[in-house]
Amino acid sequence: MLTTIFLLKSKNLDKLSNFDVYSYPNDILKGKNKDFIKEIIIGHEKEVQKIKNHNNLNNIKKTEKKAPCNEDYKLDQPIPQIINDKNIYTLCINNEMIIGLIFEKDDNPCDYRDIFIELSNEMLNNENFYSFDDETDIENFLISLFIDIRRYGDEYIEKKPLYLFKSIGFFIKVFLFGIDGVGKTSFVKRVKTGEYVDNYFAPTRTFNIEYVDKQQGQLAFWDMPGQRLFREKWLKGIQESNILIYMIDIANQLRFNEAKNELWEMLRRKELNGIPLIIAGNKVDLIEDVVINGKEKQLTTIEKEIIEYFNLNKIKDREWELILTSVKTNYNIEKVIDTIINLTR
Ligand SMILES: Nc1nc2c(ncn2[C@@H]2O[C@H](COP(=O)(O)OP(=O)(O)O)[C@@H](O)[C@H]2O)c(=O)[nH]1
Ligand SMILES: [Mg+2]
Repeated sequence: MLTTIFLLKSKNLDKLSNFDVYSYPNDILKGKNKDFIKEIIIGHEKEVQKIKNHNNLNNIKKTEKKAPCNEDYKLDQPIPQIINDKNIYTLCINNEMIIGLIFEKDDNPCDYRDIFIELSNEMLNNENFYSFDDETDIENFLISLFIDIRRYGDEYIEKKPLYLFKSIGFFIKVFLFGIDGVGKTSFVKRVKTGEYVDNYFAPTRTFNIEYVDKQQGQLAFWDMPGQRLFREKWLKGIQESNILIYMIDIANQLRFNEAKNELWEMLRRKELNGIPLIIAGNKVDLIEDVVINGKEKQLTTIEKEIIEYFNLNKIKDREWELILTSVKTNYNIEKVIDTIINLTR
């Protein structure tokens, strides 16, 4: 089974000094230094050289099987190698990037040869345009390729009946959005680590993607940067999301109007059609009535007010639920997780 996908990017892969490393879902640099990456690149080059020499010896013209279609990106042949006990399959693109797959030990990477080339080629040369200067695009690319190869492996290589797929667990992609300062990043941190740190976070500038393991499967939270400048980029992250969470700061009524417009602007987009929605009314700990009286009655009143103000009853094209939360006091955070699972299963 495929366990990890990664991408190494450099202006010139032969120069081993400067490269960027992206990986999904595991961080391949964790606990290792960049030498591991260098070994992968050197190992790849060595094998390519061997193939070339072999072809020359046998006087074969360069008959490297071409990928089905070569437009913008030129894909080489994938090279299997074992480095640091890891079973790795690397594919070089335009001599600037290497896509790598890491498999479990008893897998044969060559079983995945055709699908690796075909899917990469299809995604790079026939589908959307992925700019590899853009982190969001790179994340999107890696996740899509990972999911497709994994699916292929489950269906064709391991020949497992489909219903067993479920027992491996679910994978839910959660698209978390909302204007800046409402508590999105704090929420993801709370879910992942159980911690809350007041005023700790700088505004999120890039995608923050966190994976949270639950007993029954895995959740991926895509935490969108809230600042206006980055909002257009949200849309790129929507692909294949299973559920949306729209977070509101219920203690900051001055920005309600802005938050409402933002929500409805997003709900009108056709890319979002039908995807279930949780509206998280966060920072409930700051509402005086609740703090002082702590009564469910006050909460119900607040819920009603929010439903009315944000026109939530007009949402007809999807399932939705409003949940009041406090990331700070951990109020209803588990309920959000349970609701994510209920609305997507
Ligand atoms: N009182 C209170 N403050 C919160 C809560 N959640 C987040 N915050 C604070 O709100 C601010 C903005 O949070 P952040 O997670 O960066 O918001 P983001 O911009 O939506 O990612 C930070 O100072 C957080 O500590 C909450 O439930 N209650
Ligand atoms: Mg943030």
